[in-house]
Amino acid sequence: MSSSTKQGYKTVFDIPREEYQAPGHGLCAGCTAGTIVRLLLKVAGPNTIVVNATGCVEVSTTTFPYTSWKVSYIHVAFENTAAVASGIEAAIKILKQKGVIDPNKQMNIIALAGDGGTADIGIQALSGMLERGHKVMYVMYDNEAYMNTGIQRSGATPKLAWTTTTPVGKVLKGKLQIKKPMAEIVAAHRIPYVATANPAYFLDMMNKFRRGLEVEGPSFIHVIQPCTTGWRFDPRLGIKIARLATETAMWINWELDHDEFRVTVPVPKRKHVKHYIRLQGRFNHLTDADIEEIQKMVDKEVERINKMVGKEIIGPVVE
Ligand SMILES: Cc1ncc(C[n+]2csc(CCOP(=O)(O)OP(=O)(O)O)c2C)c(N)n1
Ligand code: SF4
Repeated sequence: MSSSTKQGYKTVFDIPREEYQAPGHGLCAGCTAGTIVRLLLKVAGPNTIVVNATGCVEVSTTTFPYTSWKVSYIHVAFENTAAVASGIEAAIKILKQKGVIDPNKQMNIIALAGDGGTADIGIQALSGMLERGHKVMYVMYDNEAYMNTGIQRSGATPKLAWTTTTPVGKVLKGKLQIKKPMAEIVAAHRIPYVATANPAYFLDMMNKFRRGLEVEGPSFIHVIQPCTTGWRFDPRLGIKIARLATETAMWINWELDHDEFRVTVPVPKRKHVKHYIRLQGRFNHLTDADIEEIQKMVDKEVERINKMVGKEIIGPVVE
């Protein structure tokens, strides 16, 4: 990490100019995964090894014989991202002990996977990595479905969202179950650092990447990632929708740093969830009553978070 990253990112002028993700990748127009990964690599810098599960980011950046990665990169199977990252971390530790690698050399090992690769198929390897305590930062970019294979539901798909495997019709009104609380499942492993982040609050997100790379032991950053294709919105709107996720408290930006819990983006005046939902085609089928059901779920979650913080860090709905 550069010296500016050590102090944290306060303004856009602190963001490193160097690019470690080359332009020309094949992500869809307006895909916010590109923004997340680009900023992630700016924080991590050149001494980085990325271990990437199959998913949109992988298929769009590694089309043979090209690559968008200017850092070391390994594509791994869906279910073993965290296992491979663990192995790399252990190997580097030994090579440092043996003097093959300079023991003072700072190297970042980043595991990168989507919600399907993390919350569903990769969760076992992730849990093992966390429990063993490897110094790896795991970044889950959460587009809330299996996007690269054509929009199938994942454990992280929100309740009532349309996907191809939760089709809307006479029988179903989208996904029946609630979104799996991945960051909290990870937090239950008592690792040094867990955070949720949002590319619309990019300095907050970058500071979380910075902190995740800095702590001793595993860290996990869960990033919401609006998907133009699967969420069905105009490619211009990705960051606006991401911001609305936080403004409506559908997505709360928090961190748990060595047992200290903080909401990093307070929302004193909350927007109604309809502002977030009505912009997305995956929720087109919802009636006003359905949206009120989602609003109630969010209100309950806000109450829980405010209780944890001990004050009204997220305020009432005002518009
Ligand atoms: C064990 C296994 N099952 C299924 C697949 C097929 N597959 C490849 S990518 C993918 C979905 C990935 O979804 P996610 O991790 O959410 O990433 P996204 O495509 O949304 O970026 C699936 C099901 C696979 N590669 N391996
Ligand atoms: S399907 Fe969604 S997540 Fe995948 S590249 Fe396209 S916009 Fe990005």
